[in-house]
Amino acid sequence: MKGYAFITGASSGFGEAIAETLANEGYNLIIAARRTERLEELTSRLSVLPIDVRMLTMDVRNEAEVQKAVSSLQEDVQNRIEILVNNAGLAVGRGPIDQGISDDWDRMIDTNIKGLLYVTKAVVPFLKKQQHGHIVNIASIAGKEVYPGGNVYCASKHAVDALSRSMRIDLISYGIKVTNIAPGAAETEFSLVRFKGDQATADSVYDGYDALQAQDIADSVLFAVTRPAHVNISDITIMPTAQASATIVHKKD
Ligand code: NDP
Ligand code: 8X3
Repeated sequence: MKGYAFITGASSGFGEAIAETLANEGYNLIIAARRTERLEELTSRLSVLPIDVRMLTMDVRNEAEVQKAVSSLQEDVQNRIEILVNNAGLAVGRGPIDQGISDDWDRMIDTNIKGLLYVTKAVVPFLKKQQHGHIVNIASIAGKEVYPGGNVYCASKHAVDALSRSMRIDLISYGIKVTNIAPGAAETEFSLVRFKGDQATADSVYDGYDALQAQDIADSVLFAVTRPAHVNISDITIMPTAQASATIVHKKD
C-alpha cells in the first residue's frame, strides 16, 4: 500500500490536479490550503477512490499554524508521508520595483519562501525517520530568468530554485529525493490572484496561444515521483510550445 503525498495549495490549479493525479495512482493524500470548502469539495470528489484523504486548513505563512496542523495528524499518518509537494504560492502585482507595494512583496516572500521553509521543516523529520522520501518544489521559469515587472516574484522563485539545490545536499544522506519543477505560463487562478481579481487582465495573459494546463504539471510530478529508487529527477523546466523563454511567447494575431 502506498504512503501519503502531502500537497500544499491543493485547493486550486496545480495542487488540485497533482492531488487528483496521485490519488488515481493509489497514493493517500494530505491536502492543505486556506480555503477549507475547496478542500472539502476535492475530498468529496476523491471519495470514490480506495484511499485515505486528510485535510489541513492552514496558512503556510504562519509557522505555528503549520506546526499545529502537521502535529494534528495521527502518528501512523505522519510516519507514512512519502512525498511532499511544496506548491502553495502566488504572485501579487507586476510592475517596476520603485512602484512596488510592500504588502504585495511581503505576501510573495512570506508564502513562496518562508511558507515553503515552514512546511518543509515540519515534514522532513518524518521523511528522515523513514530514510527515504521525495520533496517536489514547484518553482517557476521565473526562478530561472527574470522579466520586466517580475522583480520580487522572480526573486522568490529564484530562492525556491536555490532551496531545491540546497535541500538536495542537506538531505542526501537520508535517501530523500528533491525535484525542482519550473513551469512557464499555465492557465490556473494564478493570474487572477496576481492581478487582484481583474479577470480581463488575467485572461489576456493566456490569449492567442495554448498555455500549459494544471494537468501538465501534475503529469510532470507523477513522472518524477514514479522513477526507480536510484533515480532522482533534479529539475524539470516545462513551458508551452508557444513559449521560448520567460519573455518570449508566440501569440497568434
Ligand atoms: P492557483 O492560484 O490556482 O493556486 C495557488 C494555490 O496556493 C491555492 O491552492 C492556494 O490556496 C495556495 N496558497 C496561496 N497562498 C497560500 C497560503 N498563504 N497558505 C496556504 N496556501 C496558499 O495557482 P497555481 O496552481 O498556478 O500555482 C501553484 C504554484 O505554481 C505557485 O507556487 C505558483 O507560483 C507556481 N507557478 C505557477 C505558474 C502559472 O503560470 N500558473 C507557473 C509557474 C509556477 P488557498 O488560497 O486556498 O490558500
Ligand atoms: C508563473 C509564470 O512567467 O508568470 O510562475 O512568472 S510567470
